[in-house]
Formats: sequence, C-alpha cells, structure tokens
Amino acid sequence: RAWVSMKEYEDIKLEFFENIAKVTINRPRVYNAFRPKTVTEMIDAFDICRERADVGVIILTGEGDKAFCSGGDQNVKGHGGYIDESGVPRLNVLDLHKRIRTMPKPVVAMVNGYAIGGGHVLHVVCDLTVASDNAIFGQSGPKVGSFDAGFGSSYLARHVGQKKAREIWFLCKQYSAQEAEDMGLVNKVVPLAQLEDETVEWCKIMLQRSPMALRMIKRGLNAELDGQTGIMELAGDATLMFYLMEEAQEGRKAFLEKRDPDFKQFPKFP
Ligand code: 2NE
Repeated sequence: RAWVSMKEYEDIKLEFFENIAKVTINRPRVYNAFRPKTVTEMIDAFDICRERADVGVIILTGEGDKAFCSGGDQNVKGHGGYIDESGVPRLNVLDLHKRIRTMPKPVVAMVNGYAIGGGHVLHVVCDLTVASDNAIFGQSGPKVGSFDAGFGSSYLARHVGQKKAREIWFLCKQYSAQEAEDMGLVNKVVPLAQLEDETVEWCKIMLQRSPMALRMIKRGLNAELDGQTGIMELAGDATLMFYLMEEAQEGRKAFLEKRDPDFKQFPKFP
C-alpha cells in the first residue's frame, strides 16, 4: 500500500492513501509512549484530517509490532504533568481525546501490540478498534501514580460495563486481544499480518457510506453521553444541514435584498 506523507513530524507520521489518513505514533523505542510534543503533533495531524475534504476516515496506530501506545512517557513525567521541552507540565492528551471525540469523520484505532495506560485510553476514545492477535490491553494508572477519570473511565464503562471497567482500573491487569473482543472492548481481532488489510477494508466500506449519515450517527451516539457539549456538536451539524436548505438561503437572500422573507413557500413536514 503506497502511503504518501501528508506532513513531516518528529514523533509521529501522518500519511494518506485513497481518502484514508493514517496517524502513526513513531516512538517504538519507548513502546510509542507519548510526550507533550507527540501529543501536540497528533493534535495538529487530527486538525489537518478534519480540514482536508479528501480525508474520509482516520486510522490511529503505533509504529512496529510491539506497541500501539504505552501511554504517557514516564521519562518526562514531573510535577503537574508531562514536562515539555520548555519545562511546562502538560496533560495535552486530553485535548487530543476531544479532537477524536468531535472529529466529524470515523476514527479507527488499529491496535498492533500493547495498548496500555493512556495508550489504552486512546483506543477507547476512537470510534472503532481493530486489533492484532498479539495486542494486549490494560490500564496501569493506579500502579504508576496516575488515572484518567474522563473518557478513560466513563466511556470505557460504556464499552464493557461498570463492573468490568472497575476491574480494569482497580486491578491494572492485562487482557489478551481475545479477552478484549469478548468483553466488547474491540470490534475485531485478526492476525498481525492482516491487521492493516482488515483495517483498510473497514475504512473502505465506511468510505462508501454517506459521510453526512456517519457524521450524524457519531454525533448522536456522542450526544447521549456528552451532555450539553454533545448536544452542541449535534446541533452544530443540524445547523450545517439547515444552511444547505433553500429555506435557510431564503432568509439570507431576503436580508441582502432588503425585503421580507417568504418562508410560506416551504413545506411543513408532519
Ligand atoms: C507496555 C509494557 C507492559 C511492556 O512491557 P515489556 O516488559 O514487554 O517491555 P518493557 O521492557 O517494559 O518496555 C520496553 C521499553 O519501552 C519503555 C521501557 O522503559 C523499555 O525501555 P528500555 O528499558 O528497554 O530502555 N517504555 C515502555 N512504556 C513506557 C512508558 N510509558 N514511558 C517510557 N518508557 C516506556 C510496559 O513497558 C509498561 O508497563 N509500560 C508502562 C505503561 C504505563 O504505565 N504507562 C503510563 C500510564 S499513565 C498514562 O499513560 C496517563 C494517564 O494515566 C493519564 C493521563 C495521561 C497519561
């Protein structure tokens, strides 16, 4: 598959192939742990994917065959967060969670090994997860002095149920890909050698579906869980669709033509 680079980064790769963008965490030496710079680059990459009209689906993965992501880089963890190059402690991965959550296109986690700690949360936040049979899943926060009480716990519980989510967090055990599939944590498990083929196949199917329909489904599924922010996102897309209607255009035209709008011409559907 001829992936073409969309932009060069230090810690990640952003590539494109037939309307699919692939974001790869590229720090295999530390099992693709993220430092603030990694996350800043991922945020930039996801913003590009959102803006680019030719991107219909986004894959998030890790470099190599050992890890998807092992969470925050423990080498740079300090007081108040993960210390960036200028000495500022950051938890900017939460901003990345929000980007994935509100991305108006499907985001697929392609889990190719360990998805641990904050790396596990990344796949939890993605819309779909396709995993290789060597993938291992788990939270480790309470073992290493951390936790994610946001999407990493409440949304996890939506996938696997409250009891299982508490088990995952309280015990910090690791789960095989098969166990993860059995508990509803991943959508599909395939042999490592087939991981990208299967993930791209899923992406290609979604690319044949109506982008607006997928977008509204994602907004609706989020809205139930995301309170006023979720309703705001759903409402934003309702406004987008209204702006595409003649009825909305009539209001704008009438204003510019300095006349009363004629809304009577539009049907009132039951
Ligand atoms: C992932 C895991 C279970 C793999 O174990 P194993 O035995 O297969 O490999 P090993 O030797 O532990 O790791 C390979 C290399 O990667 C580094 C290791 O230090 C090692 O390097 P060398 O000793 O060979 O030089 N590495 C792995 N994970 C790293 C990390 N997160 N930071 C820096 N270096 C890392 C095993 O490696 C493991 O348990 N990793 C730690 C997982 C973890 O606890 N992550 C942080 C959780 S907290 C978090 O991510 C977080 C949050 O809770 C809230 C907000 C934001 C972030």
